[in-house]
Amino acid sequence: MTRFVVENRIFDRAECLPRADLEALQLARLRDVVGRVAQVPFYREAFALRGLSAKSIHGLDDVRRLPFTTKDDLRRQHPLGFLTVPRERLARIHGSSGTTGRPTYVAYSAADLQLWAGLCARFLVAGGLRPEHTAQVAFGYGLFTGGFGLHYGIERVGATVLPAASGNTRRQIELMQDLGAEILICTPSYALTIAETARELGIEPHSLPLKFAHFGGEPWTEAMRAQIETELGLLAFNNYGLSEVIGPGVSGECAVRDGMHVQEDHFLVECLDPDTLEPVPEGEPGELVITTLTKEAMPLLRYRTRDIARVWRQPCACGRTTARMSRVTGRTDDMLIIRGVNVYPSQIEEALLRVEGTTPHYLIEVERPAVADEVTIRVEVLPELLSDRMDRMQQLRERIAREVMAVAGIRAAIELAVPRTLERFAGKAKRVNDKRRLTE
Ligand code: DLL
Repeated sequence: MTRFVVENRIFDRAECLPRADLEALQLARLRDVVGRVAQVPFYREAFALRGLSAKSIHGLDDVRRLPFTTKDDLRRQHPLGFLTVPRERLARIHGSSGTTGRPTYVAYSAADLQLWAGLCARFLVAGGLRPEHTAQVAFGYGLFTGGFGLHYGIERVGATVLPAASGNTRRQIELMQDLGAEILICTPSYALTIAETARELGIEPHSLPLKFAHFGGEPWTEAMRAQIETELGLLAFNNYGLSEVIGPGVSGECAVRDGMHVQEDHFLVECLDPDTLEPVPEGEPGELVITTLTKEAMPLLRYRTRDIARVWRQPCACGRTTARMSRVTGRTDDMLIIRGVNVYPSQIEEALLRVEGTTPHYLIEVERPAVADEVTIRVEVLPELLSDRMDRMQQLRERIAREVMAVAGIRAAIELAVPRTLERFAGKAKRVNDKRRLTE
């Protein structure tokens, strides 16, 4: 296996502030953001109820007095009820899928876009990107934050961007070969698809010019890292983020690859027990709750990510002083990430119910037989729809699959079931059977 070594380089001295200075900066920024969000009706009301203002923040622990923000809160203020700047100051709007199929929007000012590029540049440099490299971005460019976020991060480093966007795997391979991309940026599962496709084309994946890769947007494991690195002969780095907070750039690995450095000068991270909402002991798994300290257009207080991970603050050998987080090992809600696309079971339900004759009895099965996630939806249909004619049944399956694609954005195999054949539940229905095994 080819091994490349990443020499430790730091993009921004702010990544290495002494903890006391970092915390003083966080406190000043926390006060500032609390003052700024007070004009957002959602926060104004919550502050009024609790008698809060920027003056209530004396120490970082006072973050715990602030209200949480959830995806539902964003949805209730649809489309852009969390802005702290006038609409004309916006420079970009991205979106992320929501439980209803309607995206929640996230807005950026020009300064936010600058900040975002800098945050992505930090983890890209930590994971080996240098100005002389060519980096192929195989993330979607669109409402999804992956493509554009990483694109501008690469530009900020001064490297060459190859905006391949997602899909068309043969062309991805051709681009890499033609233009000598050393860096691959995509979801980890897509990297395995690239390796698999290369082999099908009679190209040894090792022969591709890739040296380093930055993966994020979906959960993966150490075992998957080992597999990707062996197959493609590269060093793979993990990075994490979510649209509501900024997109990619919330945290990322350094050359040590022992946890992802949280960009704490811009994000205040808490790790809470999702039931009690009290902090878990340092290093224990909990839900990440993030306050954006410096975002201008749409700052959020205590955003509940629903992601479960561990956070610790021991110094890292790389010299960065920021807290690190583990891989994401689960979610506190039922969101699934299928080939990088966020999907809620309620979206599948909505799609099924758009087709006449289907019932709300269904089961979503997710597997990763080889490299890519595969989804099968079993749904009971009314007896009158069941037919001996293969073509009718096929049409019905295709119709359902089209609705699932339209609402949830994923391809799924549809299996039609006879009424009352799927399991019934007395309590909370179990709609998802996720057979993928995710560990740190
Ligand atoms: O996936 C942002 C992103 C794009 C991050 C590209 C990194 C690279 P959303 O579509 O809003 O944003 O999805 C966010 O994806 O709450 C996690 O559940 C999951 N996620 C993102 N990165 C990782 C990761 C982007 N490295 C949701 N490991 C988050 C595990 C991840 N899960």
